[in-house]
Formats: sequence, structure tokens, C-alpha cells
Amino acid sequence: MQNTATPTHCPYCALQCGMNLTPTPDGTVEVSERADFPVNRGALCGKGRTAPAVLARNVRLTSPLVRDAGGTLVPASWDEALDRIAAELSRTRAEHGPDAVGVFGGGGLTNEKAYTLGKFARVVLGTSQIDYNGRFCMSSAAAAGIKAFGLDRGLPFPLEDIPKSGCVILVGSNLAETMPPSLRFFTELKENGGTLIVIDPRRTRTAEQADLHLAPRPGTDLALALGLLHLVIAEGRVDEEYVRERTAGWEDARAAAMAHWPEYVERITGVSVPQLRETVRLFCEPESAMVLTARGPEQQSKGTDTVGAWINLCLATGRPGRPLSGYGCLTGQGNGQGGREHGQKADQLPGYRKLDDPAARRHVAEVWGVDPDSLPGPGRSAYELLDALGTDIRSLLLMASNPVVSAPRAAHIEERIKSLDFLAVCDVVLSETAALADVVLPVTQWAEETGTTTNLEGRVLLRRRAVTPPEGVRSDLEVMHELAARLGVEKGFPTDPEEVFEELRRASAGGPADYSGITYRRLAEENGVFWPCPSPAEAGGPGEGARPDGQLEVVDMGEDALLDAPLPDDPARETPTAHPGTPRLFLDRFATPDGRARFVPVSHRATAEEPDDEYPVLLTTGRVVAQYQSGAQTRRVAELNAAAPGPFVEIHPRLAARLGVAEGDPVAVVSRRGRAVAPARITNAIRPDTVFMPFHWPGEGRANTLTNPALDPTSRMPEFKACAVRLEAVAREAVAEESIAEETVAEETAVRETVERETVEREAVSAR
Ligand SMILES: Nc1nc2c(c(=O)[nH]1)N[C@H]1C(S)=C(S)[C@@H](COP(=O)(O)OP(=O)(O)OC[C@H]3O[C@@H](n4cnc5c(=O)[nH]c(N)nc54)[C@H](O)[C@@H]3O)O[C@H]1N2
Ligand SMILES: Nc1nc2c(c(=O)[nH]1)N[C@H]1C(S)=C(S)[C@@H](COP(=O)(O)OP(=O)(O)OC[C@H]3O[C@@H](n4cnc5c(=O)[nH]c(N)nc54)[C@H](O)[C@@H]3O)O[C@H]1N2
Ligand code: SF4
Ligand SMILES: [Mo]
Repeated sequence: MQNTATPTHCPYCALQCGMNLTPTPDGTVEVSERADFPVNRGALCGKGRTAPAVLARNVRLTSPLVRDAGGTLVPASWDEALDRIAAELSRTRAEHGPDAVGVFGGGGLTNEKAYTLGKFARVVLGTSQIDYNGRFCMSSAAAAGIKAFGLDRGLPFPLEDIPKSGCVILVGSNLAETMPPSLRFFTELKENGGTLIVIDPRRTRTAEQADLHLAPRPGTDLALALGLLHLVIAEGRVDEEYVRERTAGWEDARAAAMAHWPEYVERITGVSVPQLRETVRLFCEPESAMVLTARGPEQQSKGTDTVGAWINLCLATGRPGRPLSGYGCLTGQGNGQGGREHGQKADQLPGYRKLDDPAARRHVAEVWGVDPDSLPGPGRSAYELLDALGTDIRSLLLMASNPVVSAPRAAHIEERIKSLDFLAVCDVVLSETAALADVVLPVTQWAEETGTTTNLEGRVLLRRRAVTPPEGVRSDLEVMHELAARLGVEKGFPTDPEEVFEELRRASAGGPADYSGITYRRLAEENGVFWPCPSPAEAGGPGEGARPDGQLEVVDMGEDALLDAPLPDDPARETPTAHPGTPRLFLDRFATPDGRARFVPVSHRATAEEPDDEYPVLLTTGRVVAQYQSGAQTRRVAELNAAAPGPFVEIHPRLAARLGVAEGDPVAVVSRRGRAVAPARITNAIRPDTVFMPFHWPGEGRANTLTNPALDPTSRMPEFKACAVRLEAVAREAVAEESIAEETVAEETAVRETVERETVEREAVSAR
């Protein structure tokens, strides 16, 4: 065991904050500040600071579990558990065909794991039925980015550009709670004289920082963006030269925007015409400006068009590909970016290649040593896959997701999961989904294993092993290696992450997300490298990692043009010809065949479920600072639980008065999918026609019991951010004592405030 500090990164969100870890003699792990990483410069939120708590034996799994004849999960040996999984998956395949076996992955998996999982599904299981939780996260922004720019990398520039921009519009991001250390970039923006505009139906802690806060009705961001573009045109603020030289499709997009009069948009969104005009002025006047979207506008059944409309606004005003300007998506999960590039998506091969592209299939099949025709075609999207469990899909291997809590229409999905012939789950804890499994495999965690992640900026990072895992756990890579061997594939599933990465480099070479010029050594020396980073061979010189024939395959992207100015004398780089990586994209051309960005003609449409007499209120959902996602990890950390012990419903005082509900009173929220109960949190910070619930908890307060699985036609993203509900006051005595107590709410608020204060203080300290 090392006793010195190991520099590594946080297990949770897409900032991938740098931290140092030191094992202590008493068996715990100490987190200390790592100031050299530019994204967080030492600052951490409460989740990152307390992450080692989940390494403790008392909260995690340390033995495989197998369901016995009586239906109870009991400890078992690794061989017994792995044999059982291999036997069940083989049986399903023999009885129902390969597509009856499903695989579900996660954006928390390292690049090496995500890559191996995709390969495992296609090569070992031969199934097309693989997708992952990132479909629920940023798939709409990804689809819109590919349409417009020919490439999806969440942020096309480093976070460090934000403070130097003239204006930033944050659409549906509550980053003060979801990425606290990043708030610094926005406060610096304001200090530098730039403007921050926040668009959120709630006056969040992020919105409180804004120079201008617009609070539209949930699900109306598309109309809002169209209204802004209408004003840009009407006020003569279009950058005609840019539109002519760098874009295509303007006329149709222009016509669509002209149909969205400001007064019409005001009626749809609830944002006043003067506010629309002010937004346009603040966005257009400075030389540089950005739009950043997050889950608010994206998790809608029209998320792809909505992001498209925001990109149109950026293109019309000449922003993308210009310094300190452009459009970006704030990706969410720890490896939300890399996890969507290397093959765990239903339609995808490594390097962000398309599964239905014959050249891509040939390239990857060659790296994998298989016949291209043996690779299955595209499969179902995440919700559709989960919805097919127990019918078309009979057995499921699930790695790094907890859909019982996080999937839309969760009660239905829970039923689908229970109806499977066989479920195997790899996790670090006994999540609500793992608790339903036939076999649970306990795996190593971030601090116990090495691997790469790609943060929201497209910066590939090296997470290093800092502590020795406890007896009884194995890594996800070991699990796949063992299962592949049992299913007859002895080779091609290495357990050493660097060996996997070397193969990933070759598989990604020449693809849109080209990692072939990146090595573990470079990542260690350079503190991360931005993709695309072709190997010297790809860039025109000799080097390992290129295709054997030295050919570039997907040249759509115009690599040369994507490069930043090279840094020829950077001593950190391995060889003088090494590619420097690409912090800023699109400076000279976009990644489309003709180098031009595409406008998309889009028009407003309603949410899938508009309020009516029976369900008159809109429910939107999201996050709180102290819990992460389904809560599987953070609900096991005492300090975080104290700060955010349970679900709640944010209600405007007027709506609360109408219901006769006081602060802390239990409220039932009822949708066409089901009913959830949680205490009321009465606040002026939300629109009176809208209520908000965080989705971190299972049980009676599970927000996803209510949500609507209406899917975006392009991205297949469910509509997490808007569904119709009605509210009912619930008599206190009707509610289980432990779930709702006024004191808990008061206590929670006090502790939450302490945690927040601490976070801010820590940030202040490390900013100095
Ligand atoms: N503490 C914490 N941090 C996290 C996570 C976590 O679970 N907890 N998860 C990580 C992940 S995976 C992700 S994806 C990110 C998510 O990060 P964010 O996108 O910041 O998180 P959300 O809370 O889902 O949504 C952001 C805001 O959208 C608003 N919103 C709701 N409906 C609409 C709408 O129709 N339009 C607009 N414009 N806004 C709307 C909500 O009020 C909310 O304040 O956070 C990452 N960081
Ligand atoms: N209502 C509503 N629902 C939502 C959202 C919303 O805004 N509103 N947001 C959606 C979004 S953006 C997301 S990203 C999803 C996320 O929801 P989930 O997919 O459920 O994500 P997590 O809770 O992070 O689940 C990750 C699981 O993997 C485990 N794990 C962590 N690391 C590893 C590892 O390396 N290997 C393995 N095998 N397991 C690991 C964790 O312990 C945990 O049980 O939720 C979606 N659901
Ligand atoms: S913001 Fe918090 S959760 Fe996200 S990476 Fe940083 S410390 Fe981890
Ligand atoms: Mo996410």
C-alpha cells in the first residue's frame, strides 16, 4: 500500500475534480487538495470530499451474492457466481437467441470499462441489445451537436474560457448545486464585466448569481430560443458574413423563427417580451458570447430540437468556432463524455463510430479480430430496452446504473426487471436494482483501480489507483475477462486497464473521437489531453496505434483544421511530432463534410403531456447538491444524508395555500404513472404552476414513479423535465413516521446550510 498522496480524480460528476488520496494507518483514506488541476484548483464539493466513505467495508459489497432456492441473496464464491451468470446467459441465448440477452451500462464507467462492455456485448454475447444510462442524460445535446457541427464533444472549449467571454446564457443548469467548483468560472465572468443569464423555471442558487434570470414554464425552451432568434432577425443582429461563410440551411431556420413572434412566445413560455429583448441585447452586444445547456432543456421529448434551436441562435449571431464563444453542453456523469464515445451505446462502435457504417465495422472488426459481418446491428435505446425486459429480453447484465430509482416510469420498469428470467448486476453497493438481481458481483471502486475518464470539456484524464481494494472484490474488467472465458472467448478481454486503453487507441484511430495519440504516460505528465488527438501516424507521421495500412478512415472531420496551434516546444510531450490534443474545436471549420455548420429548421411543439383539468400542475425533476443520481453511493454517506435526508416537493406558496398545505406537510403527487408522497417545501423560488422533486430516493418519495417516458424521436431521451400531475394533501397520520418529520426538514435545512457554507469557504480558500 502506498503511503504517499496519489493524485487522482473524483468518482462522481463530469467535472472530474482533481484530488489527492492518502491511505491512513487506521485503514481510512484522506482526501487532500490538489491545486494543479485547472478545473477545480483544489476545490471540492461535499460529495467529492466524502467519497472515501463509500470505500468502507460496512457500506459496500465484499462478496458475490447469489439468490438461493428460497429466493434470498446469499454470499457465494466468485467461481460459483461467475459460473451461474455464464450458464444463464448461455441458456437464454440458446433458447431465445442472442438478442434475448441485454446489457445495460453507465456513464460512470471508465473508458476502458465502457469500451470492454461494448465489445463484450457484440463479440462474446453477439447481442445488439446494449445501451446505457447516458441516454437519459445528454443524448439530446449529442444528437443536436452532431446534426449542427458534425461532432459531439460536450464543451468545444475548456471551462477556463468562460470567465473571458462577454455573455453566457445557462439554459437549465443548476451548476451551483450540480458542479459547485465550476461556479467560480461564472463569478469570474461577472467580475470581468461579462453577463450571466440563467434560464430555469426555479430561482435556483445558480439563478441567484445571474444578472438576468428568465423563468419559463417547463418544456418551453424551444419556443424561447425561437423567440430570441426572431428578435435577433427583427433587430438586424444577424452576423450575415458568418452565416454566409460558415453555415448552411439558414433560410429554412430563419423562416421557422419568423413564425415565432415575441408575443406568441411570451404566451407559451411566460417570459415577457421586454425580458426577451433584454436577453437578445445582452447576448448580441459583446464580441464574444456562449450558450451552455444542461438537463433542463435537454430532458424533454423535443430535447434535440430544443438544443438545435439554441445552436441556431448561436450560429445566427456568429458564435461557434469563434474565440471565447459558441455552444456547449454541460455533460453530467463522471465519464459521461468518454462513456458515450467507445461503444456501449446501442448504435455505436468505439471512437464515436456508427455501428451501421460499413467502413467503421471493418475497422473495429479488424482491431477485434472478428468478421465484420459477425457484429450485430443497432439495438434499442435505454428506455425501450428496459421496457422490453421480461418479454423480448430475457436476461440482463447490468453494470453501473440503478434504474429502479433513475428510470422514467420507474414502477413499471421495476416490474419489467422483476419479470426477467435472469438478472446479473455488478456494483460497489447493494443498490435497489442490485437487490433484485439473481447474482450480484462486488466490484472495485475509483480509488482502487486505474483507468481513464473524459470530463465535460473533452479532456481525457488518468484516474490512478491510490488504495488496495478489500479482499473479495474484483474489477469490472476482471469480471468481463472471466465471463468471456466461460463463454468461450479466451482472448481479447485483458484485465490490465492500460492494455485495454492501448487497444481502445487503435479502435478509435481515425474516428471522430480519436484517442490514438493519447497514452497513459502522456496523461500522467500533461494532466489530461483533449481529444481528438490522433497518433503521429494519423497526423501524417510514423507512430504506433495507427491502422496497419496507415489509412485514415473517417476524414469527415478535417482533423488538420480542428487542431489548435501546435505547441512545438512543449517539453511534456513524448515525441516532437506528438499531436497536442484539441482544447478548442471548430476554429477554422466544422466537422461536417463541407466544413459548414448546419442550421436545423425547428418549430415549437407542446410537451407530451400538457396539464389538464385532471392533472393541472407541471412536475419537473432534478438534483440537490448533497446527493448523487439514484443515491446508491451518496445515501451511504452519513454527512450527505444529514444534509439531504429525503425527498421533498417544492411548491409555490399560492399553490400550497390552495391545497391547504404547510411547510413539511406530506403531499401526494399523482401522475398517470403513479403516486409519490413527500414533504412540502414551500418556496417563492418556483413558478406557481410547477412543482419540483429531486429524484435521488427510492420508495414512496420516488420522483420517477411519476415521470413520463415519452421519448424524443431522435435521441430517445425521456421527458424527465415535464409531466402533468395533481397534488393532494395527505393527512399526517397516514404517513409512515420515519419518512416525514418536520424536525427532519428543519434539521436538514440547518445541516444543508452548513455544508453549503463549507463548500463556498473551501472554494474561496482554494481560489486564493
Ligand atoms: N449534486 C449532484 N450533482 C450532480 C448530479 C447529481 O445527481 N447530484 N448528477 C450529475 C449528472 S449525471 C448530471 S446529468 C448533471 C445535471 O446537472 P443539471 O442539469 O444542473 O441538473 P438538474 O437538477 O437535473 O437540472 C438543472 C435545472 O433544470 C431546471 N429545469 C427543469 N425543467 C426545466 C425546463 O423545462 N427548462 C429549463 N430551462 N430548465 C428546467 C431545474 O429546475 C434545475 O434547476 O449533474 C451532475 N452533478
Ligand atoms: N426524474 C429524473 N430522473 C433522472 C434524471 C432526472 O433529472 N430526473 N436524470 C437522469 C440522468 S441525467 C442520469 S445520468 C441517470 C443516472 O441514474 P443511474 O444510472 O441510476 O446512476 P447512478 O445512481 O450513478 O448509478 C450508478 C450505479 O453504479 C454503481 N457504480 C459506480 N461506479 C461503478 C463502477 O465503476 N462499476 C460498476 N459496476 N458500478 C459502479 C453505483 O454504486 C450505482 O449503484 O438518472 C436519470 N434519471
Ligand atoms: S463537483 Fe463534486 S462531485 Fe463533481 S467532480 Fe467535483 S468534487 Fe466530485
Ligand atoms: Mo446525467
